Amino acid sequence: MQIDMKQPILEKNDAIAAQLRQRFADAGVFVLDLLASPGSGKTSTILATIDALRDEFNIAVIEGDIASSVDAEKIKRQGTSAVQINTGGACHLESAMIKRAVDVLDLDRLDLIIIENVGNLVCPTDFDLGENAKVMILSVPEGDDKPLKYPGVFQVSDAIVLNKVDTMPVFDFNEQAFRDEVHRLNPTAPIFPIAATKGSGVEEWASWLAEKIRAI
Ligand SMILES: Nc1nc2c(ncn2[C@@H]2O[C@H](COP(=O)(O)OP(=O)(O)OP(=O)(O)O)[C@@H](O)[C@H]2O)c(=O)[nH]1
Ligand SMILES: [Mg+2]
Repeated sequence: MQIDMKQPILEKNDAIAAQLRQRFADAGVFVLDLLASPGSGKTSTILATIDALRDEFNIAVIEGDIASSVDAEKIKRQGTSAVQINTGGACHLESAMIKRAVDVLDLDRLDLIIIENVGNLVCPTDFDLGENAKVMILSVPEGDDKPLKYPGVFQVSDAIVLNKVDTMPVFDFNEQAFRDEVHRLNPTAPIFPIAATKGSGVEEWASWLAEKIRAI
């Protein structure tokens, strides 16, 4: 006998995600789910994105981590509302966790919610959080071969941020090989090379996101 545990978990997740998507649509808020490895620069990219967009949009952040509130504290220090979810070991966020975080946010006054998913290139790809877009970040030190090893996350992403491009001279990163493989997996996703902590490339990435937010 074979027992499929994954399907019922995903069905339950998807049902709550559908309710969330309706709530987000009713409130006119755009929700971005950010996927990436630990340390690739998710929080740094969020801080740079907020800097670029805060004059036009009201933004809140949902931080997903296995433990600690370090990232939420960083966001709050920048003057932006942040809710920390601790998964207690789980390698991804689920829609039920987002529902609890959303319940403490004032959706009607928000234009954008950025979700920093748990650092992982595998588990978060299967879980619908009711978002409008999934975007992944790959950082240069992780290597140009990651689309070959983790194709799923590149396939589900609406855009790909290539972070830490200031470290290109130190790492043997073949940007053309990376672009070719990403394009093969996901022909429509734009790639934004940025250095989140230096500010370079952030404007192009933020403009793409701003257009998506304005469109809803
Ligand atoms: N050189 C360089 N360092 C960066 C850049 N972006 C982030 N970093 C550094 O990379 C480290 C991790 O950055 P975070 O933004 O905390 O990464 P994260 O993905 O949020 O990390 P976790 O939440 O722990 O998974 C920090 O030391 C950052 O200063 C960049 O563009 N260039
Ligand atoms: Mg972080």
